[in-house]
Amino acid sequence: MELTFANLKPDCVERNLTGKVIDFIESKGFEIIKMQKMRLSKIQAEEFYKDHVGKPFYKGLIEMMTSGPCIPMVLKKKHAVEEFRKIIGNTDPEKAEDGTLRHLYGTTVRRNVIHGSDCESSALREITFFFSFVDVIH
Ligand code: IDP
Ligand code: MG
Repeated sequence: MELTFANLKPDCVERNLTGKVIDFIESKGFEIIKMQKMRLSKIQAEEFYKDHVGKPFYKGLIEMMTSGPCIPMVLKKKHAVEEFRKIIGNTDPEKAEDGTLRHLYGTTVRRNVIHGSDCESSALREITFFFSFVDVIH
């Protein structure tokens, strides 16, 4: 079993898609280990997305991620990191495969509903960004 980190982005929460997206995630066999609803400050969003500093979409990404509450969560499944990236689909909803979350609910490449860790080391960093290591890792 492996853990990954997911975040229902403000566009997801604002459009009342929380229930549908959580249902989808559970239907694919992921167990929700931790979950909270919170609003990121600008400083927090900038730290979380620091690898993207300097990219053309960075400013818009920070604005979107701080525009309202998000729902970060820790998920568990066999090969969770890779399996979760598969079910969310391509960053751009127009390129995302049929049946993926971003294809189903994403509107633009920025407002693409959900975040998922891209590798195991990102998952650990992202989980411990939002949740306490001692509560999650056991
Ligand atoms: P990922 O979320 O699929 O891992 P990243 O390249 O890590 O994609 O980008 C992080 C987030 O930044 C995306 O999920 C999306 O919200 C936003 N983003 C990425 N590329 C673009 C773009 O070209 N235009 C606008 N927003 C973008
Ligand atoms: Mg990414």
